[in-house]
This record gives sequence, structure tokens and C-alpha cells, in this order.
Amino acid sequence: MNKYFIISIPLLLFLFISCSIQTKRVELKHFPIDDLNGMVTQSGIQVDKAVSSDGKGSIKIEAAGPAAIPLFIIDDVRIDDTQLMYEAKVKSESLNGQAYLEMWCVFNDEGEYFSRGFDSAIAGTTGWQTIKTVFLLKKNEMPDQIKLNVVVNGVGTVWIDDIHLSKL
Ligand SMILES: [Ca+2]
Repeated sequence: MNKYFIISIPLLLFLFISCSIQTKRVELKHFPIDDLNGMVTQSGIQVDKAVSSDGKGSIKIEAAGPAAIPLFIIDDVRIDDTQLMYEAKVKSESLNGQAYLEMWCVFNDEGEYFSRGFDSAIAGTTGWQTIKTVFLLKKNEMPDQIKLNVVVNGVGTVWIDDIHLSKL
């Protein structure tokens, strides 16, 4: 009886902490990217139904040089005092350079600010990976628009799929 009790307390504590961490993150937007619907950029990129992380298609970018590709503009998320996390699945082939996510927060009165996910950039030839970038919003810093881009800073092929915007 006592032994059972001693084992179960740390287990319960662990479960409690795990649940707290999971429930803290709230999904704001999910873009499955199975076609070009709703995407800002409609040319120079193509749907690839054969290569995707979710089995339903992705976007293929064949970059001939450095380019920032606007993917989505969000204007119905009004939020402050949090961390915004922009995540995507990406894969590259013969990428001579780097690809990473870029998120702009637009404040109508004060201008635009970006966050770039250099620490999870991909290069060369890779399988599917999750990359991300985080933007810290202080209290009363409420963006009017959030722009989600992918930057290909080089030459090569990049696929992008399954985009999530969450608050932490
Ligand atoms: Ca997809």
C-alpha cells in the first residue's frame, strides 16, 4: 500500500506537468497546404501532390536565387501579451544556401517587425523537418496583421507543408 502510494505521487505530478505544458499552447491557425487556396503567392510556386508530409500535397519552390515568398496574411487574430509561434514542415533538395521561416507583425501605427527562424533553418538535401520562428508580443502590442513567409536564401528546391500558428 505504502509502496504503491510512493510510486504514484511522482507519476501523478509528471502527468499534471505534462498536461499543463500541452494545454498552455493554443492553436490559432492551421494551413494544411494541399493546394494554393488562400495563399498570397500564386506564381513561381507549385502544388506537389506526390511529395508532402501529410500525404495530401505540399508547395514546391524552385528558387533560382534568394527570395522571400509570402504565404499567408492573417488579419483576424487580435492578440497581445504572448508568444506567437509559426511552424511548418519543410524539406529541401540540393539547396545551396538556407531556408527558414519569417513572420512579420504589422502594427498600423508603428510599423512592421519581423522574427526569423535562423536556428531551425534547413540547407542541402533533407527529409521532412519542423522549423519555426517565435515572435514575442508584450502587453498592448497587438498586431493588426501577421504575415507568414518562407525565405529561401540561395538556389535549390524547397517543399513546405502543414503550417501552424500558435500562441505559447
Ligand atoms: Ca498538405
